[in-house]
Amino acid sequence: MKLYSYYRSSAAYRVRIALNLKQIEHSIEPINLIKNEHKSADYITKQPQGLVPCLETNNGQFLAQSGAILSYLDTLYPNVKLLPADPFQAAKMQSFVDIIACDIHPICNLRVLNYLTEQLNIEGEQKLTWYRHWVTVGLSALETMLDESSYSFGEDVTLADLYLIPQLYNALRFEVEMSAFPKLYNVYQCCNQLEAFINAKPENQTDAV
Ligand SMILES: N[C@@H](CCC(=O)N[C@@H](CS)C(=O)NCC(=O)O)C(=O)O
Repeated sequence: MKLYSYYRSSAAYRVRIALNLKQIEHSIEPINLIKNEHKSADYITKQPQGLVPCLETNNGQFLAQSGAILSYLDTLYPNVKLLPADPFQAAKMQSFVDIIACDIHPICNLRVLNYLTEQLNIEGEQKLTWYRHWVTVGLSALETMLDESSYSFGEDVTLADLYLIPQLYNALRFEVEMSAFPKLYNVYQCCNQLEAFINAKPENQTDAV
């Protein structure tokens, strides 16, 4: 397996955690978003949107979208299951994941922030206000969905943690006020004691600068 990744991409970070948790043999191919490598003609043949991550399977096939990649890996490598067996619990977890994947991340990612600056002349503090607002709205809902467990859904790592930790990493990087989210922050600290999460961190990637 080969993962096309950028160290600061939270969507790629989700997949890096899964690859580590499931101990899947893989390599990482860095795609530098700042140098626009994701927009190169060659990369577009692999990931038609020009976004990271993209997974190259052992058969040389390409798969876009972190959710699809995680689902593929979970089916192919069931040694560590990411979803609970109970259908309602699995759907509940999907609700949690979708808040991040559908409602927070897409309106705060690099191309949206770049559009605010390049097309609408929204820069600096105003852009940060946008980012912090939408992240805070999303995290406020997520906080209400947790109990006092070590991880998002109980005492085992699940798919929810793979989405939550990269999102919180970015929230901290952009100095989102976290005092209203003690349960989320507790999960963040618990996950970050595990090797799979530590090795997937942006600063531990070979392309980190
Ligand atoms: N829904 C996609 C989102 C992918 C995405 O937005 N990736 C970001 C990095 S986290 C990206 O490639 N951004 C490049 C850009 O915005 O130009 C997924 O989960 O894979």
